[in-house]
Amino acid sequence: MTYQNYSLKQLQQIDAAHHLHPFTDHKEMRGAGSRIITHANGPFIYDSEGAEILDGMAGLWCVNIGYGRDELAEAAYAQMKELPYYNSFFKCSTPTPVLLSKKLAEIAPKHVNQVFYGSSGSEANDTALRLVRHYWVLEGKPEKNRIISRKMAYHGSTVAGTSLGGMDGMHKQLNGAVPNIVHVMMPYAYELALPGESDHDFGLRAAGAVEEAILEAGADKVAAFIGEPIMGAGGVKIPPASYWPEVQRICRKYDVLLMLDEVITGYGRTGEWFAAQTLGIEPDTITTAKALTSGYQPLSALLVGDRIASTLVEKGGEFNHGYTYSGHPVACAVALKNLEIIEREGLVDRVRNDTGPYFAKALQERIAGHDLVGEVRSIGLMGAIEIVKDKATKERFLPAGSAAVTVRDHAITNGMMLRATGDTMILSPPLIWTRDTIDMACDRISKALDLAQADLRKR
Ligand code: PXG
Repeated sequence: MTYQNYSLKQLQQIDAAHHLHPFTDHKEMRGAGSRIITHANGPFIYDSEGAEILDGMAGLWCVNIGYGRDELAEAAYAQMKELPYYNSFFKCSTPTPVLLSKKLAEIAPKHVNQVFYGSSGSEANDTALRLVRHYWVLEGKPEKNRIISRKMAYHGSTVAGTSLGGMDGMHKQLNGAVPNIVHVMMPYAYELALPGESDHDFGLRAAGAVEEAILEAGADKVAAFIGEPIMGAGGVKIPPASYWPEVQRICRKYDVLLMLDEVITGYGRTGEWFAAQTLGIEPDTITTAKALTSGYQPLSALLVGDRIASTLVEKGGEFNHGYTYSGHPVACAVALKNLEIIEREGLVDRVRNDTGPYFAKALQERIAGHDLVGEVRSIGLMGAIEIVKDKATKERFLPAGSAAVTVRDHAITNGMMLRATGDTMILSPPLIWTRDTIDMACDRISKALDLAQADLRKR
């Protein structure tokens, strides 16, 4: 690899001179220098200094089968030699997206049988927004175009993704969102439940906010509700069990479509292929990306339920939408091989029956008791650790978010990659983690918490 002719310092200098990074304060990063990851294997990533780091985030919530899988490289190589690219416009198709669509229809909920491809979760949500609004136009209700989303939701970073999402910082920089999208409260009991309110009641109250928004606009103006089954980038916010069934009941009552954004939860993370199955709900669209290829290729798949698909096909004529790389043959070949590996190795069942429950127990028994930890929570292999100054009162350290960054920095130095969002530490490891890997992660996280506590006490 040509990068090996460059020193770390040189790479950092070139990075600082030419490379604009996502979600980055460039002045700050360029001062400190970027961390350059050079290779990876199994559950570990390695930086240019040779440090081995256990990757608690599966890249960015995506490398579900772990790193270094020759089979995926071989699938890409074979497909590139045979047919590196052809489009799926103008009545053309190529074999791999055809076969991938069949596979996705098999593993998706029963009423979901059609697929529209893009290259990223953001693109897939753009497609979903267009499709849902187009659906109501085709049904003769063009005024039914409002979308209800939630505060702190993350649905991507394009104009549509940002508009659908509920991140204030992103909206401010957008300075003009896609119209007719409103945001209601998120189902985050740890901070938003009232004193004495049960989880069950809180879940119903949070779902009730969706009904209020529908009534405020008038049901004949509301196209859909969109949500991540478990909010990811917003801090692994796991709603109470009462929340999703109630949201679905409300959507059905007012004939509002249900859009589920499974970019993070799709392909095994919660112990089923899709969180829709874990939660027992029947969305009209399911946005997926990331682990569809375990991140080895950029690919997204919007899974479309029969209700929308049949209107689109029967009444739609031409849908004026699509991307050059919709159904990219190489990306789809890699996805097929990735799904084959997940199935062959039984990774979804393993999360549901073994590592998921073990992970939950390990977080409870080994992390929750720490003085800095206000709450731990998890579902499948997706977890969060709330960092607090005072366990009893849930008081946070100031400035907001700084304590979690202190924990994260100690974790990385001690060989554990975690993500900090606000004052929440996040874990979303590859599904190949075993009980031993979970134990190793808990050792390293405990150590990082101790070191962070020593630092924070000095403040
Ligand atoms: N929906 C959800 C639920 C996501 O988590 C997207 C859409 C957008 O996907 P693309 O492929 O366009 O990035 C995402 C992406 C973080 C982080 O900091 C999370 C994501 C992306 C970047 C950073 O946790 N999720």
